[in-house]
Amino acid sequence: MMARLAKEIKFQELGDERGHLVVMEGKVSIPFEIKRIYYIYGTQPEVSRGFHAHRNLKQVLVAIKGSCKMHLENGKEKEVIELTDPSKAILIDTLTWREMHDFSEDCVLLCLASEHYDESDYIRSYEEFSKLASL
Ligand code: T46
Repeated sequence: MMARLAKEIKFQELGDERGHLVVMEGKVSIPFEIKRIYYIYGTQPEVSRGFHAHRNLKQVLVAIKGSCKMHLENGKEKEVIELTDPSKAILIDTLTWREMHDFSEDCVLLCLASEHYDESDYIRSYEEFSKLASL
């Protein structure tokens, strides 16, 4: 994973002979206070999600099971990042367009959010995103 439009975060794997354990701590390995956690699962491989950007929200995303592809855009560049490793996350900044594609049947995508849910923070129009991103 070599991300340009997102910051990569590699978590320490605290595994032993009993299995693996990964810790995510707000303001330690996660660069903000975690205000909300949600996870996405059961998305069929032919289904795509996302298609928006956020005004103020920052998020850390990690496929804790299975895989999916994140299409990111910042108004100038585009990038596809495949999330495949439960010990590697990406930090998506504000004003980054995201689409999620090619979910594996078993994918569980964990999302740690810097803010509570607020529909007015979503930019769901690609045209509006392009205008804001080019300011
Ligand atoms: C994002 C990507 C990675 C809530 O009521 N509360 C919540 O915290 C969230 C995240 C969603 N919802 C409702 C809103 C919709 O009625 O759950 C429904 C599905 O959400 P949405 O269509 O926004 O799901 P995705 O997968 O397109 O996007 C989600 C996040 O919303 C978004 O912030 O960056 O995952």
